[in-house]
Amino acid sequence: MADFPFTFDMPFPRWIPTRVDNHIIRKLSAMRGQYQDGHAYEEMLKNEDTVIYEVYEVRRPEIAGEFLMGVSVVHPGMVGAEFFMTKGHFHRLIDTAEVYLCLSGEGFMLMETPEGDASVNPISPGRVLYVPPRWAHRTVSTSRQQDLVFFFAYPANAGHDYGTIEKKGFRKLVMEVEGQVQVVDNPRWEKP
Ligand code: PAN
Ligand code: ZN
Repeated sequence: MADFPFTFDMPFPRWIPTRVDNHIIRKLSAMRGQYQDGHAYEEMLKNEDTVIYEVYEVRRPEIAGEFLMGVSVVHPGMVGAEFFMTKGHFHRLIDTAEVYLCLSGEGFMLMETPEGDASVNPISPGRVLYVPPRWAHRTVSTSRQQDLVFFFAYPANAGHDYGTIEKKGFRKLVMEVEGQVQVVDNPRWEKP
């Protein structure tokens, strides 16, 4: 039986899709080793396993030709001086791209390739960001009060490789330095 076209809405101001097949809740405990300040991480976790971000997925069969879509919400907050962020990943089929559309909040998309290219792009409402094939991607929420909310779409057979990023993180970190949001080098990546 052929699939029928379908619609869903993303109502302002929360943007949560009216069709959600899977709701992922990613908490602090799932992010061990990703924040630079390990002490601040453990102290925060002792107190509460805070929700860092949520993903509302509109599922489709994970086969070539289909798209997966959804809305991610990265909450405001910090671990030490580092802003809340997604785990970040390469696509398992590394030659697959992704489109993001920022709906509310503010932050950055960190991207890098296995060859060592890196790119950091500010995102704010109305901005579309194209993640080309081969670029790992992570979103960082830098607003003090507001959630960073974005829509995404990517090939349904892309899959996710989290393990590569878990080893050393991304080459860039987004931190608060002297009251300012700053993108800095990740000391776990040694200089060439
Ligand atoms: C997005 C991300 C989502 C959560 O749908 O999966 O924002 O980030 P992590 O998957 O890194 O936890 C996407 O890029 N999918 O491919
Ligand atoms: Zn992706």
